[in-house]
This record gives sequence, structure tokens and C-alpha cells, in this order.
Amino acid sequence: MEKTLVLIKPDAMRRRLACTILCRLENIGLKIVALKLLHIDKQLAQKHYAIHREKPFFNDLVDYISSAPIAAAVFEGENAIESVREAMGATDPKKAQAGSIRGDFGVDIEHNSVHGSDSIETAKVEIRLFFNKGEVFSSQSGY
Ligand code: IDP
Ligand code: MG
Repeated sequence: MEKTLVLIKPDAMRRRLACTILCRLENIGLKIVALKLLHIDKQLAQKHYAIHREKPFFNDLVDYISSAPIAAAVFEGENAIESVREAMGATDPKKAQAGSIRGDFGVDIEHNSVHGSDSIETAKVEIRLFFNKGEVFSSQSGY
């Protein structure tokens, strides 16, 4: 069983796509084990995207993700990390397959509707940035 962090980004929240996106991930067999709405500050945004701090788009990305409330969720399931990445589609919506979340809803490479962790290590770090231990449940405990 893996856990992965999913963020519904401001562009999707503004267009009332949060439920639709969460549904798609439930429908591929993953379970929501944590969920909240939050308006993150720049400090948390910088930590979350720290790996991109040298990139030319870093400041815009931090401003964008902290510009409006987002939904943060932890999904759990077999192969959850790869399954979410596949369901999201390519980073650039123009290159994402039709039927993928970004292919169907993404606006452009920055406003691409959704975030999903890219490895077991990143997932652990990212989940801890957004949730306290007591806020994350597990399907292995009977839920
Ligand atoms: P990912 O979200 O598919 O894992 P990353 O390369 O980790 O893609 O980039 C993180 C986020 O940074 C992307 O989801 C997107 O919002 C933004 N981003 C990535 N590349 C660009 C770019 O070339 N211009 C603007 N924003 C970008
Ligand atoms: Mg990434």
C-alpha cells in the first residue's frame, strides 16, 4: 500500500472541479485517507516546490499555488503514486492524453489543475508538509 499527496490547484478550485478530480482518483480504486481545504502561504509553497527553486518559473509557481484556497488530499492504494501520475497525465496539458485530468481540465503548463507526488520519498515529505500524523488515516486499520 502506498500513500500519495494530491493537490487540487487554484485553477481547478476556481472552476469547481475539485469533486470531479477527486472522483476520478476514487474511481481508479484509490481511497481518500486525508482531506482538507487550505490557503497556503509562500513559505509552505516554497518548501513544497523546493526542488524547483533554481527554475525560471519558481517564483510564479509559488505565487500561483498560494494565490487561492486549494484542496489537499492523501490517497492510498496499491501503486498509488504511479496510478495518480498516470491519471493526471503529462505536466503540460497540451501534451497530456485526452481522458487524463490535465488533458481534460488543465489550462496551461503552470495552471495544470493538479499535483501528485512523484516517488515514495517525495510523497512522505509532501504529506508531512500538509498534514499532521493524526489527520492521515489508513485503510489498513479497517477504514
Ligand atoms: P509535475 O507537476 O508533473 O510533477 P514538475 O516538473 O514537478 O511537474 O513541475 C511542478 C509544477 O511546476 C508543474 O505541475 C507546473 O505547475 C509547474 N511547471 C513545470 N514546468 C513549468 C514551466 O515550464 N513553466 C511554468 N510552470 C511550470
Ligand atoms: Mg513534480
